[in-house]
Amino acid sequence: MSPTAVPATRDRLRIAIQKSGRLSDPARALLASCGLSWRESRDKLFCYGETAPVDLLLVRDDDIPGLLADGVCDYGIVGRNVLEEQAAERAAAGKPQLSKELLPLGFGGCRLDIAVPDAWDWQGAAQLQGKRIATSYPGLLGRWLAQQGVEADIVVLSGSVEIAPRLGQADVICDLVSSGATLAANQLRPVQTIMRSEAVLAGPVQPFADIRGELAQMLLRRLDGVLRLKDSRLLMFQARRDEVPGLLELLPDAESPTLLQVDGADTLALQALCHGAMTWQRLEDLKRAGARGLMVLPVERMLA
Ligand code: PRT
Ligand code: ZN
Repeated sequence: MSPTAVPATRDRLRIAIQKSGRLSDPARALLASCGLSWRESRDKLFCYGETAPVDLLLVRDDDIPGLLADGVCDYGIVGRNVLEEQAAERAAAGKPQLSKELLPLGFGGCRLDIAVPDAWDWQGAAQLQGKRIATSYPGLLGRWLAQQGVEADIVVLSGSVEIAPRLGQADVICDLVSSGATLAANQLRPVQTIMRSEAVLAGPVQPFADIRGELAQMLLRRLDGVLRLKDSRLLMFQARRDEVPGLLELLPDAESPTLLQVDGADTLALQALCHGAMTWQRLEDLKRAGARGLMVLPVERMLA
């Protein structure tokens, strides 16, 4: 398929997600919470959308940017690290960018870090001059090294990057880190973050010219609603009118609240969607500031 192919006309939307790995379960759960469900094919590579014309393609995460570029799928859920790596490689090869990050999804968080042996006295990027750096992310590392004005040898490995210094294949590494346990177990220490990553929704640079445009809008609207609901609670209480400004100062995470007059001109009922944790401590602070009849309710669905 041509590297500049535009998506072929289709009347269903196709989303590529990781078949098995860290992102597969959360990606499916997120799409299911948008009201989508599927019938699985026998080979478990394709899931036919039942509640909406939105199908899933189950693939290796590294294949997702290429499938997007070739128009084989319309959207993909993939780590920003994978998307940006392939974008950096396309840029280096002079190829156009055909897909981009549309929405961070709030799971699969990690960092792409330079890590050095514990014994190193790290003083900054200049120390990497002339060194061998093992990584699975040559595009991102190469770009960062160029920005730092450092010339180093990039040793490309597809896995087990963390043992490269012990095997004598490299002096330092550049790899994904989440808890840091793998680095510590290999006597390595993270010293420099070159990118922060999480799972993202990736999609085409050009809008769809067919029915997929409407399906895409529906998907994005629902994803936005689901993501905004995370940690959201509806807070309700009553208070004297003159105490409301002080109470709102205690609620910096509230979306513009609804105020209703309940008792003559003096008492107001307030309801607000809050995005931070609603702990007992916060409720007690609100009560001290004049809130009465405090109630915290879960929010099940939201459509802006
Ligand atoms: O088969 P396929 O190619 O689809 O899967 P994969 O093995 O390439 O990917 P997978 O499932 O391991 O990771 C998918 C995505 O999850 C990555 O592209 C990242 O966006 C994200 N992610 C989040 C991580 C990590 N955290 C992570 N910790 N990917 C890999 N790791 C590895 C890291 O490479 C290192 O080996 O975990 C180890 C470090 O973990 P800690 O907790 O010890 O620091
Ligand atoms: Zn992979």
